[in-house]
Amino acid sequence: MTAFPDLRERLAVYYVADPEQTERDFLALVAAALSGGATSLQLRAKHMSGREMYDLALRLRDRCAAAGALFFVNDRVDVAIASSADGVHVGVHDLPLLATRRLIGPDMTLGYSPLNMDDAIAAKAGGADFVGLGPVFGTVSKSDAQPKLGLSALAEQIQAARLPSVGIGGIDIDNAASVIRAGADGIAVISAIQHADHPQQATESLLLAVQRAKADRASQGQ
Ligand code: TZP
Ligand code: MG
Repeated sequence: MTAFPDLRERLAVYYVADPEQTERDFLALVAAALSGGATSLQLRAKHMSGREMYDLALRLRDRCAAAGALFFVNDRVDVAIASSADGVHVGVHDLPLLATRRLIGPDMTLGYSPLNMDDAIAAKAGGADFVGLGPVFGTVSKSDAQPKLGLSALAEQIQAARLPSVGIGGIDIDNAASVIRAGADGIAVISAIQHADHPQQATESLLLAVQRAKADRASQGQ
């Protein structure tokens, strides 16, 4: 159970901040994304030592708290707990959902990346609070990415999961609204923020696109 009843709103723009995929000043990137209105931020660092990730997590947690954004740690349940993150995000190769939930307790928010429809259906019973579904489009940011899902399969998995959701994978300013129209509560992005010429403006534009698409959806009674 998440401690955030407004989780769907807080997932609107979920910046997957990956220091291993940029040459830029990482804390400056984080600051730009938060100033631009990122509603959630996940620390993703596949090759970082536990100690280094913990030290970085403490800094990001404080910056997210000051900006009113949720802070998640990818994969590393230990780092998430030790840094008092708002949540942790696990996939099928990490600790299982039930084991993760036992470790984090009832209040920390648990994100899960299902691999397929069966995983998506099982996520809720396993204790996930939300799902990250994708890759929706082609991505160069995940070396072991599954084949792309596309918007129809995304919509089907969202329905099946019966949980708040973000789409992930190849999402940018041109296709962000289509992900929301498919039923997602938010978009999770690496490149569209990290590789943007102006990360703060890029985040602002993504947030606006998501908010507009959600408003359209609401006005159509969906
Ligand atoms: N999981 C599925 S696709 C992906 C992850 C972590 C990478 C997303 O990065 P980008 O650059 O937004 O496509
Ligand atoms: Mg993982």
